[in-house]
Amino acid sequence: MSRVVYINGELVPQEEAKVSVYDHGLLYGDGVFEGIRMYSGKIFKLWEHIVRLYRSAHAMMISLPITPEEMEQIVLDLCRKNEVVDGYVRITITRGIGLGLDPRGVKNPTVIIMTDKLSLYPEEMYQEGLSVVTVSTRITPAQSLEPRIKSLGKYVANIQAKIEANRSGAGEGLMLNTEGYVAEGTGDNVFIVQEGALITPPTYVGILEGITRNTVMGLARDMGIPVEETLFTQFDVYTADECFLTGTAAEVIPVVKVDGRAIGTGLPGEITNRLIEAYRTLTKTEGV
Ligand code: PXG
Repeated sequence: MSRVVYINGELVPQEEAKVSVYDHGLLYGDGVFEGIRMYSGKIFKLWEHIVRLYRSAHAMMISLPITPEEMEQIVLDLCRKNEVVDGYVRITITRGIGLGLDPRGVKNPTVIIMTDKLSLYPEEMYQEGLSVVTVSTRITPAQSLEPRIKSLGKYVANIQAKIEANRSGAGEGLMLNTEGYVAEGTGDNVFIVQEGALITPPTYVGILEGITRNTVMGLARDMGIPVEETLFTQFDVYTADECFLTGTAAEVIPVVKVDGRAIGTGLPGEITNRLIEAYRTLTKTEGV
């Protein structure tokens, strides 16, 4: 079955879905995006993703031609039309068409929504855990690029970091901020467990405020597990009892080795496994 892609109000067959070579998203990475999941025919945390998207666009002074409510309906309609049951929805917004850096002449944002299958980590990685390496590429400082904006341009650094992780055969790369504090993975947030408490870097370290991160913090609190947002370093990761990553694509995935050091027992931890299960239950029960 051929899928359709939404581009600026039109539904176009996937093979014919094209944007201009003058698009600011292509020329300068001048745009924002969201990656969203659908589980068993329901879109998970759609409204939260739309809110983040509109905040990102607003902060970049990109004003969208449709309301958040209309966006929600368009996404739902597209998923039904493409008969997505379990998959991925990608919303990309660029500033629009115009050559030259100055955004003043660029008036009409490009709105693209597409659905696809998702290539996830294989199930055995959830059973056995990931090996992760710290990469040399640091996250872009907040003074240069507001990390809470999920901008296209931000991802050049993350792709460099992913190349480093791939080259050393790791499942994911751990990125530090310019001060050396642990920040996030290339496409996920990071948590450690110490003495029964969950610890994750605060957003001011310069990370994306992940929707999965927020969901997992809520699940942990519901389970009576203390949650702290505190700065920590590689040493704290190496000596943690457990470690895991969270993200829309990765969900909750255990990390069992970092830079060659076994984390805890070297197997996925007990709290990690409970959170994986709780998160999976939520994805099966919640959604629109
Ligand atoms: N940090 C970074 C740098 C990310 O890119 C997360 C944390 C986790 O955020 P969420 O809200 O997903 O829990 C991300 C998420 C894609 C894609 O298309 C990227 C992400 C999520 C979904 C799809 O590459 N990044």
